[in-house]
Amino acid sequence: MAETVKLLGTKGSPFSHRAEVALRLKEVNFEFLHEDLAHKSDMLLRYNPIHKKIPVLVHEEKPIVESLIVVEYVDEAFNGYAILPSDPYERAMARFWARYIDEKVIPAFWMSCWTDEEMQKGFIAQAKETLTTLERQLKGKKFFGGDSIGFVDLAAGMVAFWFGILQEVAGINLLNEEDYPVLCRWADDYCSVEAVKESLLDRKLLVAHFASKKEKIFATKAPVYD
Ligand SMILES: N[C@@H](CCC(=O)N[C@@H](CS)C(=O)NCC(=O)O)C(=O)O
Repeated sequence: MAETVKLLGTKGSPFSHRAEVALRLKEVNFEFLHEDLAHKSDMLLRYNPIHKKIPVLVHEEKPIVESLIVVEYVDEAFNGYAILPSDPYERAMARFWARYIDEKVIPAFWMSCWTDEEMQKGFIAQAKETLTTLERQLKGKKFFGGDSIGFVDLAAGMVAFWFGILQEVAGINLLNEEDYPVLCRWADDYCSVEAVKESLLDRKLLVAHFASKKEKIFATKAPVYD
């Protein structure tokens, strides 16, 4: 009997995106259950009672939450495309960079978009520093994962697709070809990978989504992604 795999997520979420791309790379048949985050489903609250966030992967009725953990689970539970490297040291390095992206790169960029004055200056300085670190890390490679996308590329999907949209809506210009040519080239290559393309929402829809939430996000002044 076929395994049942469900993904609770939204097409606009960079965290859902990680899980979806992992499933697509592995060619797993799955059902995408779209969550309305303004009215969370009973299923989401039941399967992720602690954080109440998407994505949630449900494999044979067992829930797995937190996008990077979901990606690691998908890599281990299904055959096919290797998302993490097999070498233990390389695996540890991939986890290091994925964590760096979650803990440093994304919050600094997000806060640069949604703050102003002195506070924004501080976040912009941090964001530039983290983007420079990523630029250096990527130099000489096609993807963070080498010749094909891997764990760190999935972790950085938000940098590749969402950062351009966020900075457009916020009216700032942090990630650009002049300052980060390697990252920008990588972003184009990443977004051209079939499994990635299939899981990306139309850019215009996302611009409209963040534009409609701009005031609310700005008022939040915290790295809470909605
Ligand atoms: N650390 C989490 C972050 C997930 C996350 O922030 N999801 C957002 C959507 S992009 C969400 O569910 N927000 C709803 C809420 O915070 O109530 C992960 O990597 O899965």
